[in-house]
Amino acid sequence: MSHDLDELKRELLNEIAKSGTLEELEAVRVRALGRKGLISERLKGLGRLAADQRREAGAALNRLKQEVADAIAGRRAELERAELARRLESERLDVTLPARPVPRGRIHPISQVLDELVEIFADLGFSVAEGPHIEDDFHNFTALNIPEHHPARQMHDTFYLEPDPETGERRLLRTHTSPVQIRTMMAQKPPIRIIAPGRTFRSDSDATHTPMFHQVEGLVIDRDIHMGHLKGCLEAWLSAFFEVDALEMRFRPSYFPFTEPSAEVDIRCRREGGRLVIGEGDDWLEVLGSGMVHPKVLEHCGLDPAEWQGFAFGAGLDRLAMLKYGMTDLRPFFEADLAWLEHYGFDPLDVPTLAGGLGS
Ligand code: 2NM
Repeated sequence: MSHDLDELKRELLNEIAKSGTLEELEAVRVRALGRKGLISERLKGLGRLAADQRREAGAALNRLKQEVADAIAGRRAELERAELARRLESERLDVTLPARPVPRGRIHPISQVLDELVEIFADLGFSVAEGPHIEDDFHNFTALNIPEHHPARQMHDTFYLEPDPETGERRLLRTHTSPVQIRTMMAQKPPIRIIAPGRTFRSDSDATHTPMFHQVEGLVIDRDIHMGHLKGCLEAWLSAFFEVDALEMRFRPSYFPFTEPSAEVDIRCRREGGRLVIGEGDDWLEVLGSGMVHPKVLEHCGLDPAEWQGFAFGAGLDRLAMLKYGMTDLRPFFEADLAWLEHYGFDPLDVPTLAGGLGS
């Protein structure tokens, strides 16, 4: 190999070794092996040599070309490995870390309590039933044994819609979720085990009443159902909900048109300064109304009271939320105040479960 080629080889291999980036290395490749590169030009010049010189010089040039190409490939692999190592270091990601939730958005206490109730009652074999907010007189009143001119109709402060111009019928915003129970009894054969949570409407407004509020009602219809079943069901529900073992309850005789007998249910509590402690103490807290479904209600729904009996109960969902989570004013529930929701709301990923804790 000529002195000239030795010199060129040293120079090129040195440049290749010194290339710090793939771009620099590519520039060296073009200068050496590109169409007009140093080696390519020399290969083209071979034609001017005599035949015996040409063979030897050609072989030397091709060896040089190969060595330079190999050196470039080797250096490229090194640079690519270094680049990958740099990215792996800077873009490090520990896939074993727990997922970090986006810390925005809270679950409203009403939704939280609703989720808790659905979880509790699902465990007792209940499904969730829903119905329209706009109801008719029959489903909201008549079927529930609340006849025309009955004082309970005034008690409910009903929101009526404009009368239908053709029939004169006035539809209304349901004043309780009981029409859902009526629709369920009319649509499906017993046994029935449902809860009906949802929005209800009454024309009433102060610190403890809003024109729109939430109820949860429950209904069980089967053969030979009696007050003992009601008691056991309420005990299981309230103990789970307030997270107190064997919560003490008190049944007070009461009156509802749609149940007979009827009872209001209190649970034991204690007031400590402004704080309410549930499950112990010398005081009682009213939490719900209940009773055995009135035979007339069963008849309105096409059920024979001699064959089918049942119990029902109803409670204010908003009030349950206030009692469990220590809120004193109902009105902020419906003001969409983000600061309030941030304080009283729940983590979207803390889904209430019986096993994992309901209100954790
Ligand atoms: C309550 C209290 C007692 C009730 C009754 C019915 C039906 F449709 F089965 F007759 N639904 N809900 C009921 C009974 C509701 O709320 C305080």
